[in-house]
Amino acid sequence: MPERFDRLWRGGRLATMAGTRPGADAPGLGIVEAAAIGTIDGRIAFVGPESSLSADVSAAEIIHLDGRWVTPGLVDCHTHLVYAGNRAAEWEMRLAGATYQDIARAGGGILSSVRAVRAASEETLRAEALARLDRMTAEGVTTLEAKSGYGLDLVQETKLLRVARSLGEVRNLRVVTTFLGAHALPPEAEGDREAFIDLICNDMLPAIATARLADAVDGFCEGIAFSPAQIARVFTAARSLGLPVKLHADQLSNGGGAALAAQFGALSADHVEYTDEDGAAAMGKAGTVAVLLPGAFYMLRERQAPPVAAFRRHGVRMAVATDCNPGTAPLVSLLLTMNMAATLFGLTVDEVLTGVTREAARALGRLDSIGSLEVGKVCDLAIWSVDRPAEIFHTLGHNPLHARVFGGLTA
Ligand code: DI6
Ligand code: FE
Repeated sequence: MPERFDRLWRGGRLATMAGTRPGADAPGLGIVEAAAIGTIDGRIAFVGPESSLSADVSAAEIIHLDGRWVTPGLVDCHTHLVYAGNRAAEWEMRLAGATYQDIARAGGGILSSVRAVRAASEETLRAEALARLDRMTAEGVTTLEAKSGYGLDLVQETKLLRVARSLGEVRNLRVVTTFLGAHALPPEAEGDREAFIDLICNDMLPAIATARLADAVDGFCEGIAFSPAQIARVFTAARSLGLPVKLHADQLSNGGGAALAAQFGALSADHVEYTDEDGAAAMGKAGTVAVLLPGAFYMLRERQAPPVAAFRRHGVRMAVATDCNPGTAPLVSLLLTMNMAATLFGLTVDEVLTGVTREAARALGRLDSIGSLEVGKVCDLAIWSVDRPAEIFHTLGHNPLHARVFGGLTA
């Protein structure tokens, strides 16, 4: 153990999300009471009970936690953060009885956001995204995934991905980007889905991979979007470029999306309300994380909750994310989303908290560096003024965040 740390937090109660052996998962939250965390160069150099610190320990700065709870910085592993405008008018149509699918088939839905994005400058997109992002970080988010998918041609998709990448340069936050070309069919494709998939595989994906603008590739597998066979072509192309894949799967119907994601060794299958027992079993075998998005379920007034019991039975890891987007989840609060995951989907408090830390990091393929409090990982912390972990997301509209630490620095 090093003698001297850059910073040392003392007197905290930790939910480390880590087991006692290095790299092992905690059975629960991995709680350590009367604990300290020491950092060197932004990484965790000590985490554990105060009693195992050496007597002559020192640090350039010592912060007293006064018994506050500390979790890893929160990870929102599924957002469509970068978009322009809003779709409140469509929400009014849905409240009056129209369905999400009706609106999409009539040229609204995702395509109305595509029109807004194509008309918006990078500066406008960045300003609108930052306003949302600042709400997320105020609740302890230190890593956020942002998808493209409202551009639907190479110029517009790269515009969205560049804006997403730039957010991490102007804020103390890690942004992970995902190319979601197969989100909807743009009007210029004139109804030809196969030709649009060709364009994604042969032009867009190679250019985006070369420019290193995307960390992963996503698709929307649904009756109103793309078939499993079309998504399989995108996944094959992504994998040949060395990019991991993930999928919007079984959100509105059971289209075999989860099983397809598992077949391609996807990092995650997201939404998964209509996934069946076989799909859950395939995900468990493949280690594909189920990313639960209760905000979209709530806004669409869906009835079918994801098969949480089947996920538990098959050892499927569950993450929780906002899905922040202008259509199905106009939502900038991960804390509210966490409450919904418990209240609407029946997750336990421990499942929710691991779902926005360790399992969300796993869903991004970043578990080696973030998602738990372990020696060697980046020191991203959320420090909470609560007496028990459930209080973090118990009170709707209340934010108990005391401080946020990004890369070892209070930010
Ligand atoms: N499912 C979703 O919930 C988002 N995308 C998707 O494939 C919503 C996209 C939107 O309606 O703008
Ligand atoms: Fe989504």
